Amino acid sequence: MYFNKYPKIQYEGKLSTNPLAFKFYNENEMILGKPMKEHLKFSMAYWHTMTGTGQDPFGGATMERPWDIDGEDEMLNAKKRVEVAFEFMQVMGIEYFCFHDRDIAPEGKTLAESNKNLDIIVDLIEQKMKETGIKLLWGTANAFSHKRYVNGAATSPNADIFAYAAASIKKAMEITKRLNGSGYVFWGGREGYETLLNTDMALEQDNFARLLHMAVDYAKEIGFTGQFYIEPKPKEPTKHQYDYDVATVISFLIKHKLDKHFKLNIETNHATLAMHTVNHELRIAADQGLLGSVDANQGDLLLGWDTDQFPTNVYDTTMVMYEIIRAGGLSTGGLNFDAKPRRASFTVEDMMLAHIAGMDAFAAGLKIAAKLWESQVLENNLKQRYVSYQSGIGKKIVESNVGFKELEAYVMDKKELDPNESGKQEYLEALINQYMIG
Ligand code: XLS
Ligand code: NI
Ligand code: NI
Repeated sequence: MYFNKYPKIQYEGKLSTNPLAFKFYNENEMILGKPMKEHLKFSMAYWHTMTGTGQDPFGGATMERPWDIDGEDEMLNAKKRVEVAFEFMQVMGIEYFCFHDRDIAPEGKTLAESNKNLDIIVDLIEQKMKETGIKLLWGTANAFSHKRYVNGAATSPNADIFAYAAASIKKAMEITKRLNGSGYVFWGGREGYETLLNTDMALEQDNFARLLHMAVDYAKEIGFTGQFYIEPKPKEPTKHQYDYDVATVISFLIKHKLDKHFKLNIETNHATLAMHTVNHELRIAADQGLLGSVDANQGDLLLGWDTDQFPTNVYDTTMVMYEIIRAGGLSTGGLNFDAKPRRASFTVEDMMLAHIAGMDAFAAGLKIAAKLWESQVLENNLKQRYVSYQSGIGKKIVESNVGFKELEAYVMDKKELDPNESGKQEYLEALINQYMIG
């Protein structure tokens, strides 16, 4: 249909001058005992790559997408996009994709009509998945774009809207199961609020938990064994999003006894909007055994919104891959490019160049992170820094064998305490540079 005229993008090495070639991503190169592509598990985000238009609050569509015909029957365009999407993924060597229900098929006048549209497109997608071996990383329902969700979906003050959201999530779970998706994401698009003057926050959050319990029950009922994820974001579109950051989501999950059923889908740009680094978010989730999947993109620290840029900052991709390796890898998860080319990068070729940029940045980050991990230079430093907890009083503390009285007796007559060694931050940062350039 369109991309089949291109040969599959090849790895040509870091000195290549061919824009349509990988400089670092060499899918079968073995890193720490497994091929690069298994560490990275790249996924195409259907919404940005197939239905993104380049629209912004000040102007309309800019993207040249010759297969999308304006004024064409929407179902026909949706069918063509399936063809294009699978050709694109094949050319790029991307083996996974993610979608919202409304990305793949147009919304009908009723839920019944929307579901019918979905079934027609899902038939085509299923066929293409069989032909190409491309897999579904996760599915989700768009419960934020339509005006019915103006006050939220599961956290709407209107029970009919809650019911509608639940019904469309039910359908999205069914198609995710049918396409053998390895996960299902809940990103609470409008699950938050603007002002406490009109908001019953406790009821809204409890209702959100109720909806998630219903999803867990329904998954059991239909035999959907994929991993559920929650994707935190602190703001945008609402001022206060309930799923603020990883720590907030984890405490919500534990409070509502959902932590056995959910993991986190962590997006770089959402981490920075919450004033965290993405590696901080990954570490918090990993330390709780709740690291699930990654929405791989980057924001612009000078802009205050979710710019969803393709990840090109190798320092950041190194930190992300280091956390993933340190956590023992992503099991059901992957690296989903929840990213869009800039509005001025409007050509079809830019679609490929943007994905190449992201894949290469992650491949380079993986290689550096693997070297850091192999040398254990950071881990050894860490062990050394906390060595006082391995014997004596420290050991007693971590074994919970002492209380205030023993600790008081231990320090009472000590004249000077040894502050332990230096934090060596600059040394460690320089070390990372050495690994990056070396
Ligand atoms: C928006 C979110 C969204 C989720 C899927 O900011 O990142 O794209 O990943 O609903
Ligand atoms: Ni996302
Ligand atoms: Ni985003």
